[in-house]
Amino acid sequence: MKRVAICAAVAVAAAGVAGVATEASGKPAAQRLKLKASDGGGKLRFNKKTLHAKVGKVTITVTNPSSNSFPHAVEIEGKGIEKESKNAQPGRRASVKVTLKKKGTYQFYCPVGQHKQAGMKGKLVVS
Ligand SMILES: [Cu+2]
Repeated sequence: MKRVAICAAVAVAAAGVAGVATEASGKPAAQRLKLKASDGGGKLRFNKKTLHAKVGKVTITVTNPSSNSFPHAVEIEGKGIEKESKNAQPGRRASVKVTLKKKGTYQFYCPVGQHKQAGMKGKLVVS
């Protein structure tokens, strides 16, 4: 019985050390944000109007369901950054990776044709 107790204590101590090591490395988890495009009935939009992220590297993926009629993509713009994904045909996905160094509000939108003007846009709030 006494031996079991000692083992448990060692395990707890080891877990504690591992936890500290993870925090000390200071590497935030990769940020992945998702958007879904829709263009049914001539209404062009993303499923979200606002995205949130922390300063750092962010990957934004747009899914273009096969039920859609047009290609779509996603572009991030603001604070000196302007980067877009490739076009995703219906049934495909496309991603854009950006490093957001500044806090604040960026814009995301679909750079295909006049989709942005038609409403495929939103805010990316970085804190
Ligand atoms: Cu689009």
